[in-house]
Amino acid sequence: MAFIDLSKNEIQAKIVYYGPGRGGKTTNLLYVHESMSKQVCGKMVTIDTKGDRTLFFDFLPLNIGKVLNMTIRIQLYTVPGQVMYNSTRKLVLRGVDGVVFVADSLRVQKQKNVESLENLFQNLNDEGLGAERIPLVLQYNKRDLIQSNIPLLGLDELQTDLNSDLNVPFFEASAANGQGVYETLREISKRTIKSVIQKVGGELPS
Ligand SMILES: Nc1nc2c(ncn2[C@@H]2O[C@H](COP(=O)(O)OP(=O)(O)OP(=O)(O)O)[C@@H](O)[C@H]2O)c(=O)[nH]1
Ligand SMILES: [Mg+2]
Repeated sequence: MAFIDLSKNEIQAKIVYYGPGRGGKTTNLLYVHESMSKQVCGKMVTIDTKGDRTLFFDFLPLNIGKVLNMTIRIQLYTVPGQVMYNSTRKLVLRGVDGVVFVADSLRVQKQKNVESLENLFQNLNDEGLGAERIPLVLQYNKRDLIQSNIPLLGLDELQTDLNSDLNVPFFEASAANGQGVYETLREISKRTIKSVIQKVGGELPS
């Protein structure tokens, strides 16, 4: 839930990185954490991992400056992608203001991408969050592997599988080398802040 403190002119919004296990959600946050100025980016907190698998969540706070004279703070979270951690995913989704769905370009993950996107909508609805009101962008990750022999999903196929009904912004990315990471973050931040300001619009002093 966006937190708005009018006495401090401050908006706090929550963006969750969602998607199948091993798709690259944590790697997105790590890239932002390593490359962003420390004035903007706070300390990354990783709660419970096993190897590189997230078992609970990752958290990264950003202080991105001012919009309409309001200080904007954004909190980035990741969920654990493994199917068995659904109750944790629901917990992390509570109060979400925007979602980045990180799809895995590996061909073997084709079905897992679709199932995870369905799981996102199911969980948003179960939690009464109104999926259609939450800004969403898609990220097609691991595009660097195009250079390899590993079978990948083509852009058209990813779009058909995941975005034909949604028709939301999408980004080809490689969280491992940073390609598309900031483009994705910029777009979801823009949409999320806009949506948060619209939601509270009626309550802001004129
Ligand atoms: N080649 C390549 N590997 C990537 C990329 N992004 C992530 N990986 C690798 O994929 C593996 C899984 O990445 P994570 O970021 O841990 O995936 P996750 O989505 O957080 O996974 P869960 O925590 O299990 O949900 C790691 O070994 C990463 O180094 C990418 O863009 N390209
Ligand atoms: Mg993770």
